[in-house]
Amino acid sequence: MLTIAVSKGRIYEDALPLLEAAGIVPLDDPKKCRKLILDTNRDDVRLIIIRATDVPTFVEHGAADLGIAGKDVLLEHGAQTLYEPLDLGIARCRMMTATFVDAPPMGRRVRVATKYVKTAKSYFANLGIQAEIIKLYGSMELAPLVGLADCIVDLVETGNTLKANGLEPKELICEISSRLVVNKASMKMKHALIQPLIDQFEITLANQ
Ligand code: PRT
Ligand code: MG
Repeated sequence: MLTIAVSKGRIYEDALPLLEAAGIVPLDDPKKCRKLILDTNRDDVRLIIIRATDVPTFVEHGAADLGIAGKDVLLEHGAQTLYEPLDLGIARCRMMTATFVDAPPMGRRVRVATKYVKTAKSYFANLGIQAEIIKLYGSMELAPLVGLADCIVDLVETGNTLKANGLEPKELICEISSRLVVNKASMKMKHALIQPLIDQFEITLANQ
């Protein structure tokens, strides 16, 4: 049995066509049912539906053989224990710094609010900027508005969320897309099941 970990929402929506092209069709829609384990048309493949940030954890521990996770999540998890054989090119966005429109240029010290503590730390350290990182779990845009931080580090897709709050994107930290990750033991033990799947994803991506 192959278990594939996917998060509900944009990753699931974007992953569905890729899975279908590889001959895997879930029998339920996670938007319409509350099941956390989805059977598929294949007796030997099931999906588990989990939070995006939990995907590397399930795969690392072998609770899932494969997973699909954003590079943002993988960078924070520090997932050196996982294989990352493919960039699936889905759920694309950019990791950016952002602050007020018309904010003064950044000094040598900065207070940064973010959910992406590791990524933010290493970004500012590389620039030689002393950053005090304030960990938040959501609504980062609020931090500069109420004086909690000078800027934020967050994902930006259309820029509408920033704009609606009087903020604008400043510096690009990195481009983000979702990656296929594989448990290392599974890659050895279930190679005959996993490798054809990787090959099929690759073919689909190459023909896009
Ligand atoms: O939402 P939940 O708390 O359940 O978990 P999650 O936010 O981790 O999951 P989800 O489904 O929202 O995101 C899963 C993955 O999608 C992320 O890990 C990213 O790799 C990827 N992704 C792609 C995005 C975005 N685009 C994105 N725009 N994740 C989040 N956003 C958010 C962003 O944080 C900001 O709040 O959307 C807002 C900005 O969007 P724009 O279009 O207004 O710029
Ligand atoms: Mg979200």
